[in-house]
Amino acid sequence: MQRLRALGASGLQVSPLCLGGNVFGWSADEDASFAVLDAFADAGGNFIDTANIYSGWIPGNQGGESEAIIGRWLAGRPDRDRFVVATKVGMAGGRFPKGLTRDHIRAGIDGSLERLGLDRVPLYFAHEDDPATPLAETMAAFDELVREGLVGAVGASNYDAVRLAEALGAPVLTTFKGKGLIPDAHPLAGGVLGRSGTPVASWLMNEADLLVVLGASFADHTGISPYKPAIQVDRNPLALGRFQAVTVPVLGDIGVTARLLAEAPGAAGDDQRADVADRWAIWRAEKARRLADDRGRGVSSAAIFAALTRHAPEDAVIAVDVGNNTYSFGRYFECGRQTILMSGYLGSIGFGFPAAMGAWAAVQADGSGRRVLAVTGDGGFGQYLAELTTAVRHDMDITHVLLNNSQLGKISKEQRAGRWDVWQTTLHNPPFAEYAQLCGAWGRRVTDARDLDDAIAAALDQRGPSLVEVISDPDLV
Ligand SMILES: Cc1ncc(C[n+]2csc(CCOP(=O)(O)OP(=O)(O)O)c2C)c(N)n1
Ligand SMILES: [Mg+2]
Repeated sequence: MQRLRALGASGLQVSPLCLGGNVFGWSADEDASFAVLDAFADAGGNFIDTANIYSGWIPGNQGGESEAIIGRWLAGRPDRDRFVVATKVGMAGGRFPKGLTRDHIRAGIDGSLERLGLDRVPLYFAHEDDPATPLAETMAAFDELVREGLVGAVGASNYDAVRLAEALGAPVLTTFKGKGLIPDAHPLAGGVLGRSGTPVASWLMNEADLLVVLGASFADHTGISPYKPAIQVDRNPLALGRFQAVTVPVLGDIGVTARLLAEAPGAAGDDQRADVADRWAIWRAEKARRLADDRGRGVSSAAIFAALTRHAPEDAVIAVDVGNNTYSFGRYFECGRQTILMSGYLGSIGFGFPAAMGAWAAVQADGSGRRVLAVTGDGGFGQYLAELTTAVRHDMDITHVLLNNSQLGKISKEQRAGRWDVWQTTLHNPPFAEYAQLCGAWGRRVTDARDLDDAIAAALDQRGPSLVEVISDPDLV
């Protein structure tokens, strides 16, 4: 393993990989847990994560099993001082109730120290936000533990920035990378900013007096207005003001900082839900109008992503590619709780389908049963056509929606925008649906918007890979 790294400003030096102890005393018994811990230590790892409640959700367990196993393992290690153990308090599980009151935290640390056989927990987390306890009480209790030497550094997990928006009545706009972090149906959600975004988000951005930028950046694709006063919060100091000078840079955890701001006196502003609803009404009417667009040259992107919005399971993982198809997805697809995967800063075409294969493997491992979808263009998928045979070989449940406009549509558009003639962007494609069938997958071609619902629903019903090839109009994006 590479050498140790500083963990933020905590003063802790940790291995780049942290070993999750959630399974100790659950799917890994004590012997298996020791074997994993030994192998991790032998490889140079020193960072071990657990929580007081692990694994209290198992019948017969009461919580504390994981800490106790780690404690017994540490007791047998002469080099025990080199390990950085992180544990947590505050989530409900087994015999432990939820909560981050002072009493809970004091009782929590005593139990954890005892089970771990330590005098001091190097890193102690609030496991999840406790809205019922004032943040000041929780922070003061953690502060006491640090001053008394019982805890090295404190951390926070599962704090939710959306609560700040709810406290302020302020709209939430996301960058494209953040699509889906707040469901579009939330009364304060304004959708995605920028070229792949909604007019709802642009309007709200234009009207804003102040931007609170949480963990987002100001790069070309993000669409965050550089001329608005902005508070930027990030836990990475290098991210603050990196692309753009900001009015107030704040180094801190996003969720905790958001909660502090929400609790600041006088924070609540005018509730803007009505503005958000008005703008969505205008945008949804426009989207409905675009559904009718038909120039006889293929299905419109508005129709494709309206259908996908109707059918994509609430908790699906959707891997998208790079191209006009991706911008259209950002603009038209309305997110529920789906997770969206994309190539960083929309860098590499061809990402969509292989990413879906990776997501499928991850979903097998986590046992969540989530459906995996891929959205690509013909150009992007054309680069990785043969991967479909791998997906068939491993029986991967991936539903792939392919927008076939017979060209590198994004490049055609860029050439036109630069006032050049469109040059060398048309593609010679195989009939993708038939190609899928030849590979042993399920495939159907859609040429009429009215067939979208049937095709997507049928594809989602398949086991193994399925491909809906939609002949799409390159200009109705
Ligand atoms: C590896 C790589 N090569 C080239 C590009 C430039 N590029 C961005 S989008 C695109 C065309 C995408 O075409 P297609 O997949 O058919 O999507 P469409 O724009 O037609 O929806 C290209 C060539 C890139 N981003 N990455
Ligand atoms: Mg294309």
